[in-house]
Amino acid sequence: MKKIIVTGGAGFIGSNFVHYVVNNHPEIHVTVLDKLTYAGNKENLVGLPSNQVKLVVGDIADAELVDKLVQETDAVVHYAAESHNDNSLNDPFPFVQTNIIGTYTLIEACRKHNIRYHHVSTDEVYGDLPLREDLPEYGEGVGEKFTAETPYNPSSPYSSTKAGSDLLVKAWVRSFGLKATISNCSNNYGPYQHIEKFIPRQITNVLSGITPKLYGEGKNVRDWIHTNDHSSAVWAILTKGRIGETYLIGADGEEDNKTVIELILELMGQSKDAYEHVQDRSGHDLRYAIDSTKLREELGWEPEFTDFRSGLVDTIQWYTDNQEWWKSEKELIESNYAKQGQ
Ligand code: NAD
Ligand code: TDX
Repeated sequence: MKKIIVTGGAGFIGSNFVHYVVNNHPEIHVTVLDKLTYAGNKENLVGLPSNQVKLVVGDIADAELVDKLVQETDAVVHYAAESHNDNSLNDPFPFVQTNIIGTYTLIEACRKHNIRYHHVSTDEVYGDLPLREDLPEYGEGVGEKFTAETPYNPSSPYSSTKAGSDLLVKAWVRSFGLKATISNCSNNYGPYQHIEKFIPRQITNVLSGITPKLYGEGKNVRDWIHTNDHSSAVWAILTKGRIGETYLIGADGEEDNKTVIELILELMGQSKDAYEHVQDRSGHDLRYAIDSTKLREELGWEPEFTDFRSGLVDTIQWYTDNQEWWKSEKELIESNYAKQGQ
């Protein structure tokens, strides 16, 4: 493998993956295919060597462009998506278009040219798990986590379009022999994450003098993983994964939202209760938790950045040092949230 296409490589996780490839595999040429929506930013790729990374600005649903690019590559790693649950509740159409039609367009081109395809997905396709506190202490379901055998049960327009795209890939593997793997990862954090998302929103709220916002009671649990660990896992699956298989990526990082907001406040020198409760998300998933045994045992992957506190310290530092990266968007993002009572 010498050449790969990374779709959505100017977004949060995609750009971190491109940095990972450049830093660890200098022999690989990366073509980033990205539409540069509100969530994509050329700045995320600044400083990368131009002989190793090329940005093509375009839509993954543009069949002609995709066909031309795919026939010149060895593999496609597909990150591009509409990715924010709250946006999907306000306007689902771009989610259907990009996540479903976009994925369809990519896998059709990969099928035609017999190209290796890796599909980046989310744990949200499995729906949610009960909160541990709502389960009997030693009863059934305690400690249950998502595995590749968990039935799909998505809750939001976002997660249902991701689920739909996963199912297209599974069908293309079985019916057409597409050389594909799928990964479903838990919540990522780290540099370059759009400030609409929970952790960067609260960090940039504090930096802007705005009160941090917790949805509902904040009991909802997310299984946090540093985006660098997501990148190393995707690389392991791309290079060593078995065709047709699904691997779940997670680093045992379960925290409830209240704990996370309090930790951000503490690490930023604020009072731990200096946040406000706002309107809860409609259909808000309660708890996600990943069992990544298959990935660890089969491919020998291990996460490295498992100290959440120190990862948050670094992330806070990144948003503090890179205010020009997010400042111009802050007002608009917050005024849109305010319209929803959030
Ligand atoms: P993001 O919103 O930060 O970035 C998405 C990127 O895709 C942007 O650069 C955007 O310009 C690009 N894009 C959107 N529509 C496009 C189109 N039609 N054609 C070409 N490019 C387009 O998203 P993210 O958080 O980095 O997520 C990346 C992927 O990882 C998604 O597939 C998401 O479902 C998945 N994922 C995310 C998380 C998470 O915690 N953020 C966890 C698990 C899986
Ligand atoms: O201001 C906020 N306050 C708050 O309490 C925001 C923006 C969010 N929240 C809560 C909602 C969630 O329980 O924080 C949690 C995390 O929210 P998001 O950052 O919006 O992430 P989530 O909805 O969990 O989805 C993320 O992880 C899975 C990514 O956005 C998805 O792309 C990925 O598939």
